[in-house]
Amino acid sequence: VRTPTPEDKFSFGLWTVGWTGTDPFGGPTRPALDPWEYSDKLAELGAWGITFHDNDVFPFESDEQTAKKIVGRLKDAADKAGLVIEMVTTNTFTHPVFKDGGLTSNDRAVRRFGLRKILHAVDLAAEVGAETFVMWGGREGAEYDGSKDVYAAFDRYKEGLDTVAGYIKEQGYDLRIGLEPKPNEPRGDIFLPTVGHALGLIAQLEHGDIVGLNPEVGHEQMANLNYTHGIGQALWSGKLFHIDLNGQRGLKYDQDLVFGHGDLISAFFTVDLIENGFPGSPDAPRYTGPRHFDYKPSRTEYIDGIWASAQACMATYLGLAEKAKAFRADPRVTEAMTYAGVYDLATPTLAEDESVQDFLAAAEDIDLDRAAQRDYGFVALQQLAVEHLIG
Ligand code: XYL
Repeated sequence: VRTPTPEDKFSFGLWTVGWTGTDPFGGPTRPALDPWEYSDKLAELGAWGITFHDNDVFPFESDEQTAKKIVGRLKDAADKAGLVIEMVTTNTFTHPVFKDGGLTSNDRAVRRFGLRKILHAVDLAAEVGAETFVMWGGREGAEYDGSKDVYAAFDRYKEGLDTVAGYIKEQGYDLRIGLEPKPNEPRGDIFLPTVGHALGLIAQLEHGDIVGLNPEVGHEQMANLNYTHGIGQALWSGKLFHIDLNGQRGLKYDQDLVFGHGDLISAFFTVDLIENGFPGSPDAPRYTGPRHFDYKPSRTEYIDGIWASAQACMATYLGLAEKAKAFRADPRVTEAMTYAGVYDLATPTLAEDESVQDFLAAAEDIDLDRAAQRDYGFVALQQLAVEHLIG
C-alpha cells in the first residue's frame, strides 16, 4: 500500500493518538504529550488534518486568555506542519458536573453552563477554520428509566441544538453540526443511540438545515447495526457531514480499534461506498469530507505503538480503497450485479405519471412461480468481494 498524502484527506482526533490508556480498571500506560507533538507526528505520517475537543487542548479550568494562547500555539504548529483543523468539538462528558448530561441534565444550572461551554467551543471552531462542529452527547441519557422525563429531555435537546445552530447562523460562521449517535457508554442508555434516531431529531429542528451526522463505525456496531447502511441512509438524507472510522468486534464495550481491525468485510463495503458511491445510483450524493479516524491505540502499546496504529488506520483504508476500485472494475462483478438485479433497484416502481388508479387497474403479468424461484446470486457476488479482499 502506498504512503498516504494530504490528498487522501485523512484526519485524526487529538484524543485518539493522545489517549494515555486509562480505562475503568487501570491507569495510564503511556505519558501524555503536548498537542503539537501529536500533530507534528501525524503530519509526518501523511495525515491531512486534525480535530479536537476543547479540553484536549486546554484544561477545563483554563481562563479564556490561557485557552486562546494554547489553541493559538496549536494552530501555529498545525499551519507550520501543513495540517488543517477540520473539526472541533466540546467535551461535555469528563467533568463531574456533566454526570447527568450537558444539554439534558435535570439540573438547569448545569444545562446553562453546558450550553455556554458549547457556544464558546463553536467560536473556537470558527476561529481555527473548522468546517464541522461535532456534538457527541455522551452523557445525555440515563441508567434508570424513572430518572428522566424523556419528553422534556427531547425538548431540551432540541432547544440546545437549535440554540447552537442558530448562533452559528447569527455569527455567520461557515460551520455545520455533526451529531454523533452512540447507544451506550458512558451512560447506560444514551439519547440518539443510532443514526436513525438522530435523523428523527434533526427533522424536528428549526435550524436542521445545518445539522447532520457524524456516524462512527463502532457505535453503530455496538447496537448490532450495519454501519454502511447507516451512512448510506445519512447520504440519502443529505446529512452525512462527517465520519468517524474505527473498528469494533461485536456487542461489547466501545473498543475503538484501528479501522478494519473489527469487521473487515463491513469496512471493505464502507470504503467501497465512500470511494465508489452507490453502485446503481450514479447521481446520488457522495461523501467528499474528511476520512476521519476516531480510534484508540490499544493500552498494551507504548509510543511506537501509537504511531504504528495511526499508520495502520490509513494503510487499511488505502488498501481497502484499492481493493474496492478493483472490485467495481471487475467485469465479473458487473455481471454478478446485473444478475443480482442491483442496478434494477434504481428504476421507480410506478411508471412515470402512473396514477394509483391506473396502477391498480393494470393487468400485471408477473409469473409468481418464476419470481419465487429466482436465483439472485447474492452469495456469488459476495464471494467476489471476498476474493478481491483476500487477493
Ligand atoms: C466517544 C466518541 C467521542 C466523539 C467526540 O465514544 O467517539 O470521541 O467522537 O466527542
